Amino acid sequence: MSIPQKKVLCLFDIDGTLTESRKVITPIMTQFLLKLKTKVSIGFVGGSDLPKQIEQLGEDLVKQADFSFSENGLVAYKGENLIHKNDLKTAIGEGRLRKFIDKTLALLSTVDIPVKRGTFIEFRNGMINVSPIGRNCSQAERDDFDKYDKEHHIRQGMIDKLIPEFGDIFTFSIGGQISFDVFPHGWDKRYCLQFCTGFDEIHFFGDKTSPGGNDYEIFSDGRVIGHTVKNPEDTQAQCNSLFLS
Ligand code: M1P
Repeated sequence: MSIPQKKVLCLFDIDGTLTESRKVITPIMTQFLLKLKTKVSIGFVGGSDLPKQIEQLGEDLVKQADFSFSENGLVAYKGENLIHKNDLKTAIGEGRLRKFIDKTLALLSTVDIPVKRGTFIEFRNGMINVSPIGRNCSQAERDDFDKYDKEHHIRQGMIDKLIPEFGDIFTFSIGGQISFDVFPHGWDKRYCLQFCTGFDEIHFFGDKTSPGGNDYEIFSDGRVIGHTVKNPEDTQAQCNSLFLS
């Protein structure tokens, strides 16, 4: 009698895990993933939108994957079928969004920093991005703000003022140089796990798995077996020894 095979899903972060940061996947990695797919189910989960995901991984690979989750799963495909779509407006509602934006605009006008430009609030499909200096600052202004913020904690100061009123709805995250992201609780990479049903094991591979990194929440979720990788070559090596040897 043959022993039933475990149903395994391997979920991969994209930047730094399958590709060099913001770069296109190599043909070697594409071939490797298709070979892996003969043994286990595979899926991709990234923060960027679907067109960007396709640009990085290639349309063929995205279509052949068992799951592809863009915007952390706000857009979810099972094979070639769209199974879920969500956005901030639908989930939070115009009333609460307006309250947040009004409060943030008022707060922005009180922030004391040497330089202010434009686009202080960027409304995205799944998050609001708030920048005290404004997103259309120059590269030099961006670098200067970054230095200034390290000393004066401007962004953290704003977040501390927003949390008492909006901390029950939103997570605040400082990721880059000049802004912070605001999104509903749980809308990190864990969001996609609700669609990954019917597996005995879900393995997640990511490079930013330490606290504060955008793989941390899914990596440490009880539903997955987390693996930290150093780069795409390491992802390949770890999958080889776990599933192909
Ligand atoms: O990827 C990290 C962050 O990159 C940008 O941040 P900033 O413009 O502040 O450097 C933004 O796209 C932000 O949303 C993102 O989290």
